Amino acid sequence: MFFKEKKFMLLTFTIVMSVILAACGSEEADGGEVDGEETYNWMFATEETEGQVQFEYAQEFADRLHEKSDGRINIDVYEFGGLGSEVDQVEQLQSGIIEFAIVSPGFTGTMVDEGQLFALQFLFSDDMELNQHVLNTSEALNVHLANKYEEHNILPLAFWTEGAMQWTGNRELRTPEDFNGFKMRTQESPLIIKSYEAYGADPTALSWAELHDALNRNMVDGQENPIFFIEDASFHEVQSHMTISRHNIYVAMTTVNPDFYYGLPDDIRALIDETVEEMRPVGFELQERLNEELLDEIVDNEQYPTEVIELTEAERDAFRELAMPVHESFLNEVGEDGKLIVEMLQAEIKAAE
Ligand code: 6CS
Repeated sequence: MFFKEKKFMLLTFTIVMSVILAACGSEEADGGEVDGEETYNWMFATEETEGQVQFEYAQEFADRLHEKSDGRINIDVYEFGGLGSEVDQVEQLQSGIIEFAIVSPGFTGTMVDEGQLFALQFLFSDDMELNQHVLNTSEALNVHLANKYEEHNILPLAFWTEGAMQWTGNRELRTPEDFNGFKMRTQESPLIIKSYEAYGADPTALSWAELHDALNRNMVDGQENPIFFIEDASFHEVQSHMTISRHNIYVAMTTVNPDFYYGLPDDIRALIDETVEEMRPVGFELQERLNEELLDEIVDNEQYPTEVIELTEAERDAFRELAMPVHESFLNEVGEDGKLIVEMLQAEIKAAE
């Protein structure tokens, strides 16, 4: 716990540093020349810290591009906190202060309405490989939803999963009744909030920078995340229960500032595209391994014991039933384009099953 607090103090310090770095970063995006060839210095923001899926993905992405370009492309990968909150990072990407970011759609919910579709619980399959295939190939996401993001100066290059979502709480969460009055922490999306209200919970949006402390002080009762993140962020140390609910999948987007991206020479942009493709299986294997390994860590942890329960299909159905009217109301409210995107995605998932 001391480590966590110390880590966040450090992160606060780096926020200040980041303003200075960010100012330099954009100036130096075209770095100069090596042997007559242009060099590039870019910034890549993540919402996670070293050892966690997003950071490791981004670092591998950066290493591969460095190697492919014979050292001409240098990418500094930033841990979460180094550039501010999740929402701050999105704004920096939009304005071109940073070139790349991993963005969770949950933090763009008040801006890109259609991107909230990832908050729809029980939308995807239980088969994670199938889900990743859909994320890789979906026209609904990679063309139509990507266009919606691009209107806001965010260009998604890939949608990928960080694993199935589970609940932790300061009490058992097995039935919708258990959510009655439950203070649930969520990301910034109004649809995530609505989804938990449908279970009778009392949701609050919060950055994960404040989440460990908020759970520890009982300011919130619980949260949702993939297992690797629950363990690595030590949420299980301040929660008594974890429910394997698989009520949704965590989706992240690899994004780039569109003006920067389209302004690059073709050969450099091709290297980026090639690396995005290579990273699809790498990201999937990374999350799969960490989610498996860190589940064992939670189960075997004697210092901070956590009661882990797995919902039966019948228990999941009780939540699914309450989630369906939320799907309906989102389809009615999101506008014609959003409705078409969700319906196309639903058809793509069905076709893949
Ligand atoms: O719960 C969150 O907000 C965080 N969860 C993950 C898996 N990644 C980053 C995000 O900010």
